[in-house]
Amino acid sequence: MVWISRACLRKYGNFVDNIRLYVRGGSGGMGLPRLGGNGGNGGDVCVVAKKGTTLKQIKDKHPNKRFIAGVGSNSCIHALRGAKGEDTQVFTPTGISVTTDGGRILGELNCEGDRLLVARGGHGGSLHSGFLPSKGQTRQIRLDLKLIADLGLVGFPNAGKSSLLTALSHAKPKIASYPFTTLRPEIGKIMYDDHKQVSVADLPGLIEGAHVNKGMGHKFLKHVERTKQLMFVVDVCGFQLASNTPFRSAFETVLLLTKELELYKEELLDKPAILVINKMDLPEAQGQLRELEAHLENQEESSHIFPEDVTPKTLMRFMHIVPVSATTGLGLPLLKSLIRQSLEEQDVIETEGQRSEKLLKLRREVPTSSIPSWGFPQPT
Ligand SMILES: Nc1nc2c(ncn2[C@@H]2O[C@H](COP(=O)(O)OP(=O)(O)OP(=O)(O)O)[C@@H](O)[C@H]2O)c(=O)[nH]1
Ligand SMILES: [Mg+2]
Repeated sequence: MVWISRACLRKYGNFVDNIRLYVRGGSGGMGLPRLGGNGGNGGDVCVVAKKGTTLKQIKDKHPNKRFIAGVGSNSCIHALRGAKGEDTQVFTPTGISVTTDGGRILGELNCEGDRLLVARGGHGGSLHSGFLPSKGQTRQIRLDLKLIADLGLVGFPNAGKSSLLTALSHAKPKIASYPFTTLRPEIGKIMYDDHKQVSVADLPGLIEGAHVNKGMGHKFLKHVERTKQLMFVVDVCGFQLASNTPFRSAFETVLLLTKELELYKEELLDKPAILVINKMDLPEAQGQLRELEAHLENQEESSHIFPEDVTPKTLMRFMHIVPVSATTGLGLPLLKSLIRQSLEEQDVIETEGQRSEKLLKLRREVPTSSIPSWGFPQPT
């Protein structure tokens, strides 16, 4: 056990999913009162999303984590209008939310090339300011990485999440028979014959009590906040973390996972979800599956049998329940097509929702007086 936790620390130390930076816009340049010259404005500090960058690179390249933009030039006889100070750009991966130290959200960088101004440069000295320049904006900001994927894998350690991702995609996450093999979120891509791709985020296993920071805590759950759908992965034969912790059946693990999500952020339970029952190749799997299915059919009643500390307030409604074996490949083609089907269905619902929202907005924006009496039917 000691060995595992040391290994965890070593590996986890490599992954950075948030970072705090000091950013300061450049000061403006001095104006020239004698000739009415304006000093140049100070440069700005911007955060820019760029492919292939990581927060770790920022940490390694800028150990003091300070980003200060250039100072504006002073106005002088040869150049009455001083030049603007040089802008500073902080390159980050996509999927970053930027907040101030006080928790105010400054913006999000979701697509390559997205840019956010985080510290404005000061104004150059001008007639307005008595030719005195102003200082640039100073801030402590926090960059928080939340992976963007179509599907987020949620499960207890050892359920076979990484094995499943390997079997479904070209990803090569680490797989092993001890818990907490996956120590940092990883993205894999499921490829379809027509070149359609679905991205899947493999996350470290959750354990009960994650909300009180047990195991790796809720730290990684933020990564499923932005995935479109969830995929619960459970071991059909249940799970036991250690000999001194209770054994949990497959149904209990479903309840406990739901509870952990609920305690982290209730809205996560509104996401469409698929339940994957893994390890169907094990000899006792069929019997266990029948038991699990019986419970899932009557989730409400079944959940009352279990103690309160296991049961969530709201139960998860799964769109599909798919028994599979990541080892033998059983059920994987079906799972692959159900994943695609449910994502496409969600897209249709969302597009229709957006369209009717736009129409409603347009209707509100067009004043009733501008609608000709012979035109649209008048509201009654
Ligand atoms: N028999 C059987 N074993 C499986 C199956 N899928 C995974 N395993 C085994 O279960 C163990 C855990 O697999 P992982 O894929 O590392 O599990 P995980 O859910 O990613 O675990 P963590 O990263 O620790 O959360 C490994 O020994 C796998 O070989 C399966 O379908 N059948
Ligand atoms: Mg794993």
